[in-house]
Amino acid sequence: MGYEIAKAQFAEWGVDTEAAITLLQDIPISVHCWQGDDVVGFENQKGTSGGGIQATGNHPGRARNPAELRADLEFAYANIPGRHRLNLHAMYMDTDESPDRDEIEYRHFSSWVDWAKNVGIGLDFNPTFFAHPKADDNLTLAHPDQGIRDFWIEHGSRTRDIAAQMGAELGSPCINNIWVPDGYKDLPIDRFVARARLEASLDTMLAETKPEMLDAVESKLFGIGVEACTVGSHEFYLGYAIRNNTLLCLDMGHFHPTENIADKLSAVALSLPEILLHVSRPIRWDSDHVILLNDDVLAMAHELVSADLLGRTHIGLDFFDATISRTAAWVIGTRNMQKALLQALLKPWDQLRAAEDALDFTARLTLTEELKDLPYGAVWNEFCARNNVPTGLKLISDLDAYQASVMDR
Ligand code: RNT
Ligand code: ZN
Repeated sequence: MGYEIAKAQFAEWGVDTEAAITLLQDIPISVHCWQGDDVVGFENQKGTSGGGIQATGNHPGRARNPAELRADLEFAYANIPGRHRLNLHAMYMDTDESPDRDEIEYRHFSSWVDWAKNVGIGLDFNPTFFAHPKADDNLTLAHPDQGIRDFWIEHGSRTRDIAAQMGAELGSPCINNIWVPDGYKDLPIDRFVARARLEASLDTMLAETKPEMLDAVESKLFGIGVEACTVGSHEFYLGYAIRNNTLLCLDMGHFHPTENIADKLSAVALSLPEILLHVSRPIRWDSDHVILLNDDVLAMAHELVSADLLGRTHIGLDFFDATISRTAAWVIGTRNMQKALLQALLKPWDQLRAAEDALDFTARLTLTEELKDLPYGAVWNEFCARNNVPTGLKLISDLDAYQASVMDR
């Protein structure tokens, strides 16, 4: 009933709620595996370096092995409307063997593919250039030592092969996203030589074209331990992606806090065919808080829809909070991304554009503010109901019950 009233109200503005629901149904979000276990991974040999990535908190229920992580993910997907993807890191191998990073093979990950087939999701992948003794200097592909660089080049090349096979098995291209922690704590003497080494390593790693997979490169401003210089900065990777036709990954936590990351989408989209997003929430630094339905995320969704970028932007999430239920974090964060997309899909774009093109900024402002009062929540509830996914109090009690079931881990 509430939905029918909402539908009529949106129709008055010329907005078709059914069309919005249909579009939202087919927007996959790549859910990041690392929220489930605080970015620890399942390698038998553990490294020592965190690469500047810090999960804080000790809430009970952390997934300790692939079976627990999969169970948690299945619960999360069951509470997220639509069909999505899993974004896996190389450190999440599932094997009794202890391959080093330069020895990993598809078979160490094939159980993930079998599971993905069963659950009906696609996979994305990432080389892991941190949490390893050979990354302790916070230098990997840009390390001055050729031997260390070769080790990491081999790791990255192997992840590309694995991603290609995952993509082929699942019939959906697998994105292999490259993020390296490389940088300097204090002011470097020669930034250029470090960047030239990173470029040369990437060139070697990416030399061979692979089917069924897409390469992405992720920039960053700074990290804990690399405050003075990040080798793979935004300008570095923007240029690299354009020159080499890779995807550019924009992580919302990887820029100065006053920068508007949504504004970057249309700018880079003119030079790049495809983009990857790491939707995140930095507080004062790249803190990776669970994303809210806040202005930043709404602005991102607005840009994706207004610039018609949904067909060539891959939406991935990147946050990890160990102080709250990890499954609730996934469900809340992913749903917030979807809610933001729904709000954007429910806008009367023709009217908004007409006001702007006529330079009638009063009308534009009146419109954007009045639109905020439309009952988008009723449309969201309808979308969830059609997907057999709970909302409101039922969602809260389901999340609580699941968390209670994993407390004793
Ligand atoms: C780190 C990057 C990167 C990682 C994941 C785990 O600052 O954001 O995307 O969060 O690879
Ligand atoms: Zn990221």
